[in-house]
Amino acid sequence: MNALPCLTALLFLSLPSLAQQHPDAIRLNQIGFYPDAPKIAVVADANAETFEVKEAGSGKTVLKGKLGAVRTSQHSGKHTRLADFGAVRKPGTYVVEVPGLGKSATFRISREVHRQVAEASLKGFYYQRASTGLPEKYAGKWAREAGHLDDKVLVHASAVSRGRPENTVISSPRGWYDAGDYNKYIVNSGITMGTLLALYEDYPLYFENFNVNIPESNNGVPDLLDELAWNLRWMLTMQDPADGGVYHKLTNPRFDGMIMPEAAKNPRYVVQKSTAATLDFVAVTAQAARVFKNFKGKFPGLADSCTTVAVRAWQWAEKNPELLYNQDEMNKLFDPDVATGTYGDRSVKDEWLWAGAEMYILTGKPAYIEKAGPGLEQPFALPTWNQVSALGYYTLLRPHYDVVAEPKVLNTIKNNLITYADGLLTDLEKQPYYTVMGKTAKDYSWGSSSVAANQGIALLYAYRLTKDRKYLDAALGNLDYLLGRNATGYCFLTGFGTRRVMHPHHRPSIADGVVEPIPGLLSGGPNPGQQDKCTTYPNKFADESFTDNDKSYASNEIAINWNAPFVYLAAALEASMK
Ligand code: 9MR
Ligand code: 9MR
Repeated sequence: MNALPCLTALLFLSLPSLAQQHPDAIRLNQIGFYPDAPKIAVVADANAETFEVKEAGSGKTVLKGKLGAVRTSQHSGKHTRLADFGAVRKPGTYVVEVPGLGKSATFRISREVHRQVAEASLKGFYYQRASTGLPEKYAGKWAREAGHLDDKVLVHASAVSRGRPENTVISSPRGWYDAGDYNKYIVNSGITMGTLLALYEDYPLYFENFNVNIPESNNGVPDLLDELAWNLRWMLTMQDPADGGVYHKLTNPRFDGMIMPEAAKNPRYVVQKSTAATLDFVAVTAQAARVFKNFKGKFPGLADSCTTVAVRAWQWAEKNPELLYNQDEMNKLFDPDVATGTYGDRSVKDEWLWAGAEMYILTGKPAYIEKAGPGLEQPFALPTWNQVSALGYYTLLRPHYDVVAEPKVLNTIKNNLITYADGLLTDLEKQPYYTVMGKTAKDYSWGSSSVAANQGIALLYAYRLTKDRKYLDAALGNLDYLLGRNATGYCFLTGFGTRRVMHPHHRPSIADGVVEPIPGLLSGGPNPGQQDKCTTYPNKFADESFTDNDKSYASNEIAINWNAPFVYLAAALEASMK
């Protein structure tokens, strides 16, 4: 018999508690906590009993406590216990120590504790810019050459129109790379822009003093809007001048290899127009027209052209109310075949709702919102790239100067949102990580980090509507989730945390020769689908199906539609916790 088991048993007996040294078992927000907010660490060990909070420098104990009752994960059956140290309020740097297990990550208690993650996650969009070099002055050690100039893009056979026969060369520069790949997709740009424009509209004052060191910083426009203008200008080029319809995407036929942008030389195409892309374009340009009209001096003509193109795109959609993007069908009819991200949607009801809501608030014309029909009365659904009705609801709920939605409709939307938020809070007390994120396995879809962030945003709207602190605390709990209080123990924002993501599926991070990945990018997070078939997942449990492997595009890619709600959540919490 092997001697090792006996030795382990011996070691075990000699310890004061049954817990074994295992600091990774103490999981908390690895960045920190606001002085007057809840503070929770989760101990993934049923045998631990007590905890202490110590000052990181002096080692002085500031709080001793007993861990809460044992909880069991509905996903893995594993046990956890909570350390509640909300009583520690004094700004400083601390660790949580569990006798026998060890010390947690070092964290701060301070005001503005999430300012840096909010800034970095917005800066993440700068690093995603296509068609431009990133000088060291702004990009530091992640400086790179320009790639994908996109000034000579081909019209794909699926996208021909009057004046633009197959292989017509058009210019469609700028925009953000979608994700770990280098293509640009209107549908995913849509939800991303909508989320970030909403952030600006909800917290405009906060962005008056939010500088993230981009080339446009200090031009008299909030950096958030400067960054959005980079992608907006690209989106405007995606409208077919012949008829107002919008190309679904600008893409290579196949994904580029794991190379830097400047090394990519494959031809790029705009492909088939679709109703989803066109309506998302309507919504974004209508919202942008509203926002940018206050910056006419810096963006001459931009707001007006946004209104014009929104109206034209809407008219195209009225003529093509349900032209879905089906890549397989398209490939049967046209060459070259396209194998990149599909963002294909089976229903555009929610896109009609979002676009209608934005056009209504922009113009005051009820005909736009009437298109949404009974959709306005539907239960609240969390936003994702193929379900955008919530963005319309958020816009209708927001106070605007000129236009007010009908009180009855507003009440229904408000009640539906609060019902949804209350649903999130149900049984929160019993959750293994004490977060609304992860109550059901379906939260752990591809890009689950964005589910956590979007739940947080919905909770913040509920908080703003009711002023009930429980929603704010739960939103903060989801930020804690993303920054480390989760079953993987990872902080999912690159560049941050003690247990950090080092190998995201992100071409520049892989190819640039710099050890650290590009900072401020949100990893997709646990996804038991494991569609990438990576062999390094720890197991199949929903809440642990994550691997920090750059081949794991199903759990460890980054994407603009995941970063956007993270920026929203972190910045909105900063603005709310002042
Ligand atoms: O890099 C691609 C990533 O952006 C996508 O999310 C993913 C799924 O569509 O596909 C990745 O590309 C892989 C391709 O699908 C299969 N061959 C390997 C590619 C790189 O990992
Ligand atoms: O985020 C998308 C996810 O919901 C889908 O399940 C998945 C497979 O179709 O694609 C994801 O989007 C990817 C896109 O197709 C290509 N760029 C990378 C995106 C993030 O992985």
